[in-house]
Amino acid sequence: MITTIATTPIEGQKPGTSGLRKKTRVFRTPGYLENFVQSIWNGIGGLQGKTLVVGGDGRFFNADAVQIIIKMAVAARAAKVIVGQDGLLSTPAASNLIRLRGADGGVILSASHNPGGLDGDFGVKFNTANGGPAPESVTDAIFKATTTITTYQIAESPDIDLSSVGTIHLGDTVVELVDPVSDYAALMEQLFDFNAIRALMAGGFRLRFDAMHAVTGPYAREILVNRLGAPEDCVMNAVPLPDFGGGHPDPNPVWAHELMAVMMADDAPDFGAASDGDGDRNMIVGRGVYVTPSDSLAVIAANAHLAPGYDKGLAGVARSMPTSCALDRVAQACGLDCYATPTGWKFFGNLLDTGRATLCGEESAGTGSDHIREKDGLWAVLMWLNILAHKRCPVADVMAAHWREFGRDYYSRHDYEEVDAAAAQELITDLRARLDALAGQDFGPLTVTQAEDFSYLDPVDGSVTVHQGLQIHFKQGARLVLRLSGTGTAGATLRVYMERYATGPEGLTQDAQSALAPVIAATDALSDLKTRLGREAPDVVT
Ligand code: VG1
Ligand code: CO
Repeated sequence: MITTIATTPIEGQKPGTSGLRKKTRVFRTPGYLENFVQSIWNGIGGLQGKTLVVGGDGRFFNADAVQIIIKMAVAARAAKVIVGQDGLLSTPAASNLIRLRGADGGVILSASHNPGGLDGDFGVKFNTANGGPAPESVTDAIFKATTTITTYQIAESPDIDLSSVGTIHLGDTVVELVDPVSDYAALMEQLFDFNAIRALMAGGFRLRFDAMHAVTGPYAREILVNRLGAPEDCVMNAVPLPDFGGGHPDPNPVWAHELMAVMMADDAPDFGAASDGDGDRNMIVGRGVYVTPSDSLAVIAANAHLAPGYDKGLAGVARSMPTSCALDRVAQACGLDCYATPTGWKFFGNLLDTGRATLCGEESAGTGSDHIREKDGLWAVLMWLNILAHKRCPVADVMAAHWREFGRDYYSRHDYEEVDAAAAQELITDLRARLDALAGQDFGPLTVTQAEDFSYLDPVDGSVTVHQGLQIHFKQGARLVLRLSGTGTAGATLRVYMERYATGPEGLTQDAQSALAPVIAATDALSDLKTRLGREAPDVVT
């Protein structure tokens, strides 16, 4: 019943910031997925006797890929495969399930915020027994296995019915189909004050959640509508679709423009939020006010004690290096350790596992805590609702009070997408070579104080990760970061992260792009990026 198929290594199966991400058409070429999955098994020392969680964000090819992975797990003689009903599991729900069931790991099928469909993107992520994204030592071993693979093994059995929960025996393996939502919803009830949020809703508070036709629809309905009493129509684009309805499930003001229009209207609800393809990101919007992810992280750090799961305070906090320093200001005021890590949730794993950090976040709309080992979109939404249920004031007032207390870090990210990869790499390499000489020089209206090629020494396992972005500090309280994206599937994407600090109480209500004009000017002067990339303006500004 188990067939061994001869194969040869396929080039380019190297996991990036978050798993292996390729065009769907590439993933569907015969043997492509199989090679990578077999390399996961090989890279982790086999699957025999182990328990694996499997599920994905429902994008095109999700269900087919789940069938293949189940058959390959059976061939590898896994003891148990726990699969989300219909092949669905949000990334945070998968992380929770791995921990809850003591599984040895999980395979999550998602290209997250990248568009889906036959002409879109597909992805495979491997998470380890702590529920978190595999650390670099593991992804390196998997990649190495892809370069030496000679065979893969697959069970010859009919597809299983993914549509109903229950248990099936296949060879040595028990395949268990589970409801993807209930365990996750139960965890949320433990962490947050559902009574207070229910009372808020009952008092006429209006909420809108945009699931962007991605995986969070069923989760949002169960939690916000069924358990918290919000009206049915508060969840928009609630049905997961294989192509996300043609949309781009990236929760930022550009791609979630439908929600932004609702929230900026005269009769806007009190609170709006959106999530991404696999449910690990969040966007927070108040009536007439967009909250940057970096500010949201800082507000959560300052107020997490209002939620029952965090009422003993935070052990420490962490942010990715390009995320704004708003978090650091709260940490300093509260006497908390604050870590800066490379981009990608995998770098938070050790800090969370060892209790050094309770709360983590990224500027790309990822926020989460030690309740699981992934960022968690709905968790952030519930945290905000919990905070608002106690403060009973508009989001705009929460922000104004936060900035008055801590000052404001104006922040924006400019993305230059699908640019020529060689030109982008050259821009970074050339600037890297000049970094040491930059201190003291003026660019536009700003003066460089310090410049570095960011590298990270993990305080727990001592591993060092180099070349994680160019970071330039300016005398005028500003900072610039340039790095290349590790999640794209075509050309290169240059991310330019800019921030400038304004102390309260003056100058706290400017438009972000105007407040950042000096940093934008300095960036052009420093990097010559428009000429080098042949672009007049960024493709996406968030
Ligand atoms: C992007 C974000 C990063 C995030 C990663 C995965 O990576 O910048 O903060 O962790 O996506 O997010 P990059 O390398 O393109 O900048 V997701 O929602 O895919 O799980
Ligand atoms: Co995601």
